[in-house]
Amino acid sequence: MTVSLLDVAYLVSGIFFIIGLKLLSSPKHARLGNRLSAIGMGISLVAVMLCSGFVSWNVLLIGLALGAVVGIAGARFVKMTAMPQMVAIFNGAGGGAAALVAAADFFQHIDDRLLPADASIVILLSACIGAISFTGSVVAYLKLQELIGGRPITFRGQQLINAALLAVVFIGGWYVVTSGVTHTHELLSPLSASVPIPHAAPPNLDVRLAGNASLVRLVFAPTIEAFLFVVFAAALLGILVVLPIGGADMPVIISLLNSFTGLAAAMTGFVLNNTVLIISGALVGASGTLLTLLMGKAMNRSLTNVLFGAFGAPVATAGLSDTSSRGSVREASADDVATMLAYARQVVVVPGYGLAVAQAQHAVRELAERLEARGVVVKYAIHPVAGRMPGHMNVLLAEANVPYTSLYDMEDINPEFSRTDVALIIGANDVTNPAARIDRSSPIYGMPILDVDRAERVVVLKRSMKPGFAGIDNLLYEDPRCVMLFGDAKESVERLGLAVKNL
Ligand code: TAP
Repeated sequence: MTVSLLDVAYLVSGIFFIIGLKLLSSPKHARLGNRLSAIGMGISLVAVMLCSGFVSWNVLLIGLALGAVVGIAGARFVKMTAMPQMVAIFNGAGGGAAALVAAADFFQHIDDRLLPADASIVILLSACIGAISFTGSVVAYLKLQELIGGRPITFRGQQLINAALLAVVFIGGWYVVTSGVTHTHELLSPLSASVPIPHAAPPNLDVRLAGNASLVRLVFAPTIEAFLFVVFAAALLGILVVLPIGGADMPVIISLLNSFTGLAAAMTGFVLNNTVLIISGALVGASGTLLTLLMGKAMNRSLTNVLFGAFGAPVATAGLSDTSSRGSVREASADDVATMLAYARQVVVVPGYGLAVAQAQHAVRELAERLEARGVVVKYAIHPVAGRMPGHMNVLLAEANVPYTSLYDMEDINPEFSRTDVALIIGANDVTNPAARIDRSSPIYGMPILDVDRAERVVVLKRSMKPGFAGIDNLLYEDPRCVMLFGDAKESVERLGLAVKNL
């Protein structure tokens, strides 16, 4: 076996990917990990361009230019708060690309009238998983972009339709695979002899003559229509599976779609016989699966519960959703809250998506420094699904140079709340909702939350009484120990900082 330069380049890329992935596990080395993975991708791109001649330079350069423009524009101009949507759509693009490559390969095999069963299984898997990932990610994008609501979208008979679509994918897939089996028949007589074509042979039966015409290959080519029908059913399934996912369960489904894209890419690697695609796809698939399990564990939800649990309309809790019901909650002024904070022994800051929207992280660090200068202990409580992407709060706070040692995971900070004077909630909502603990009818019932309601006082910084991503009211706001400071989080925190300074 000879080892080509391409093989070596692929191996080096694979090593870069693995080391890069390992470094991503800590915020300290995450940037280095990202760069190493990008270098690995660069090496494989150059290697493919130089060593393989399967595509014309024009096509390659146009594709590269388009990809580079979209990638650079995305990295430069998309706001930090829109990153999750961008990740969702890029993930979908990966799945869609895998499906298209698989389809192209299928059409080529159809032209040659040769499609062995093993090849068609891999092509179908790549096309179907890629299609599910593409359409599912588009729906996830629409939900994250709030172009469609975060609440579960359900209709009568949805589960039945999903089951029917799944059956279509399996049965249709079986037809495509089995009708593509290559049969070989030995003929005893020479070419002039009549070929034993089965009576029930389909019209696309292909009779080939090989060697000295003593061997006849009978090829049953599957139809393009059957293949497209199966892939279309898979694409529809992707939409219908993600539509009923409730807002709070989105992190789990996003990681699942991520792992699907990885799997589809790995399958495409087998289709194209491309080692680096197999390695990178397997890495994405495996890490996406692990993340799905971790997210599920963090949310106390099994995958089946996430996928099928949201069916049926969610039950909204008390009617707090509109601003007119502000009367049932207590409002406080910035001066009141500043006094509460300045004379506390321990303050736990609970950041959420609103902190990212308001870009309040620098103001929060300045406020914390002012409080610490007065002897207050300030800790940060990080819920695993706060914000809109894994590690969202860690990234934001790290950007503002908040020390890692002040950040506490949910299980470490929860016992601290009963010893905390003020829980300062900044733009977080769902991750603090006690309905998850006490209201069995709530769609988020069972999800572990930050136990802010066990602190002596709770201060919530948000703009209105609108619900969070899950679309459900927060029971916390009716708690007599809770006060609201309405306004944009950055402006509110800056006002608090000033008020603490003037005390
Ligand atoms: P949310 O429950 O979405 O609440 C965010 C709150 O921030 C809103 O209630 C909003 O209220 C407030 N807000 C928005 N802009 C603000 C601003 N400029 N100033 C002040 N407040 C502002 O956020 P969370 O508590 O972080 O929970 C995350 C939710 O997203 C969970 O349901 C989670 O499952 C879901 N999710 C998470 C992820 C990942 S991986 N983290 C991915 C997808 C979905 P106002 O409009 O009244 O200001």
